[in-house]
Amino acid sequence: MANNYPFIPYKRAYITGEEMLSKSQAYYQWMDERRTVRDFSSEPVPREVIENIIMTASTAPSGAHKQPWTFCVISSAELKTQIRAAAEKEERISYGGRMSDEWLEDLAPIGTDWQKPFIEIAPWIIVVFKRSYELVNGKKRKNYYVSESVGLAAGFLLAAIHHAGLVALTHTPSPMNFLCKILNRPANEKPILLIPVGYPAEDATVPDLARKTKDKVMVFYE
Ligand code: IYR
Repeated sequence: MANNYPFIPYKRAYITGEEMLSKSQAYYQWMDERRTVRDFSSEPVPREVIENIIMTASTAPSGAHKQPWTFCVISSAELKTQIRAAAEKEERISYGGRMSDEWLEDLAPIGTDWQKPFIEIAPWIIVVFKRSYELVNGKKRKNYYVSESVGLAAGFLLAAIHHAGLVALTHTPSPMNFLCKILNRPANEKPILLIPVGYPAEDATVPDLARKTKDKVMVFYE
């Protein structure tokens, strides 16, 4: 080994090509069923489920293994009301002129507007914060590839939510600094996503969108 830090053996169960093919196919089909949902049921979800989902997200790789994320989890009705009001205040301005016509045109098929009732309806709201640095003995110690790392963790989070049979919305109220204040976060943390999690409403609908096909998303060099 090139250094004196401990390394431990790592082994995976050997999987044959055939088994791999069926597993990879099944997982693709399963993940392809995931949809971003905006219509939530208020049915409660056990806190332990949310804890497992977040610990799954926290298995994501990160720059220098700094794990530069904090997941704030809100079920308090009072806080949800405050967050909804603050998000809608910003979104009303965004939809009312801060976003370009082109942007609004691109969002039209998705059917979003400034109103964010899901923030109060969903049983849990997870706010994902990135930590650009850590304070070690009062000194700033920077993290690396922070956006990439936290983006990866958010992807793991969405997969875990889907796996648990729940739905989520990756909401980005903009600007979202109000969350630092409401949730009383330290200066090294910046919010990047607000993710309501729960069961879908019984009458939930999603836009009729298609995903890009094989030939549009990959290029092989063999
Ligand atoms: N932040 C707004 C607008 C919005 C932007 C994009 I890009 C979306 O994919 C969806 C919405 C909102 O959350 O409504």
